[in-house]
Amino acid sequence: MSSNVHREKLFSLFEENQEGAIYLKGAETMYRYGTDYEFPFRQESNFWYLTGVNEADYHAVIDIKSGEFHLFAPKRDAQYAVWHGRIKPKDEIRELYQPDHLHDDNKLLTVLKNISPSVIYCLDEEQAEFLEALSRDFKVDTETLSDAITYCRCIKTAQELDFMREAARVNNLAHLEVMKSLKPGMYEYETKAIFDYHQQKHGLLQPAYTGIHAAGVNSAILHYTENNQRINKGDLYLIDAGYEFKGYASDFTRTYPASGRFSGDQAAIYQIVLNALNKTIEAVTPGVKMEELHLAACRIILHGLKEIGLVKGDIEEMMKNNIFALFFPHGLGHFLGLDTHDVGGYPKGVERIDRPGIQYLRVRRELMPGMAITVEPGIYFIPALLKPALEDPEKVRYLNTEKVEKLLDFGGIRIEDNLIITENGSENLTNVPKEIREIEEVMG
Ligand SMILES: [Mn+2]
Repeated sequence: MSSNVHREKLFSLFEENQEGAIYLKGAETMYRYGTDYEFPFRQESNFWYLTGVNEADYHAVIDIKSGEFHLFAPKRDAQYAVWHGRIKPKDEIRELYQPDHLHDDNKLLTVLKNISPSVIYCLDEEQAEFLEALSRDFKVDTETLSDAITYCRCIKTAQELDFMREAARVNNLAHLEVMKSLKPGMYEYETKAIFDYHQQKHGLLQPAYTGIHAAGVNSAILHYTENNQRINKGDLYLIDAGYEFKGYASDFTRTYPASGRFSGDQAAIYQIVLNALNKTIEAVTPGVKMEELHLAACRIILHGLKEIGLVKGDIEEMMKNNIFALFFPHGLGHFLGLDTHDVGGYPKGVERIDRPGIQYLRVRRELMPGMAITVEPGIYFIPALLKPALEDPEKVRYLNTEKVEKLLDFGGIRIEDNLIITENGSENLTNVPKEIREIEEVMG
């Protein structure tokens, strides 16, 4: 990763000749509770972004005025080599990460005292306390740095976009393999195994998040992760999964009929979600606000539900009464990058919209070239939302009670693509089949 480019980008936000130092703490190895079971290592995203170091127990200091990058490597003893393999020689670390100065991590205080910064910028209170414990003379700022890095991470460089394209390329393959092998009678974990196999076969070892492999009513559980039920004939099967390439996430969702053919209700509702996705993608272009896209998708969903007789009444009145959120209770999409729900969705001063559904939207800002987003509309039959609505006179007048009750065990449908915003629209990284005809063709 060209972390030097990222550091340059960060420096450009500080004024020329500005004094101060940036302190960054890399991730430590994490263990399962009180045991020696090590979780797979995943670097903290900001540290990875600014240093390129993807191993445990490093620290970094960047002198803002000189631009010098000090890297602090953990001291490893012979025991470490016995259990974890060879200890990297200093020259190798220098070659890999190209710091201006490489130190042992016990030199942190000395180096900081040498730089003698007027202020040390760090990311959180814990780091601030650590620095203040090193020396009571240090003045620490926990606000500025996080805003600055977030600003940088929102707009991806060409190299970052290439990493995202690679994560998406493999994700396209893995999703297609799951789609081809899906059969009633399989268990959700079998589809997960197929998905994981095809990611790992291509060298992607780190899931970007806990994947959802959900059949039947489980497909209406937004963060379902048990993945242990049988997939039955007539079920919908929803897969929301992706892995990272060099830290950069891919996050696709598809919903298929387990038997390979959509039933009448399934096809009708699927087509509404697909329309919402396709029309949103057409509308994605620089200058558009994510909340506008979200509300436009809600209108498409209400139109569709009205057409098939699930809701009734004036669309604008239903919009005002948040009827969309009974079927589409989450946000339309989010930023994507080193984190699956990537940073920067809410610039300073922008608050969440206090309104059902859209309150969960993770991005509220204008889209710009170089941003990467997901678009993921859905329609769900969630008894915990619909049952109270059927009892609520303000809501039930817009609902076709009989039809809604009939579909309470329908499950849910979500379709999610990943987009890069370009100068005049977007580049879609997802090419897993999504049209009904295509899906039935592949599965048949
Ligand atoms: Mn997503």
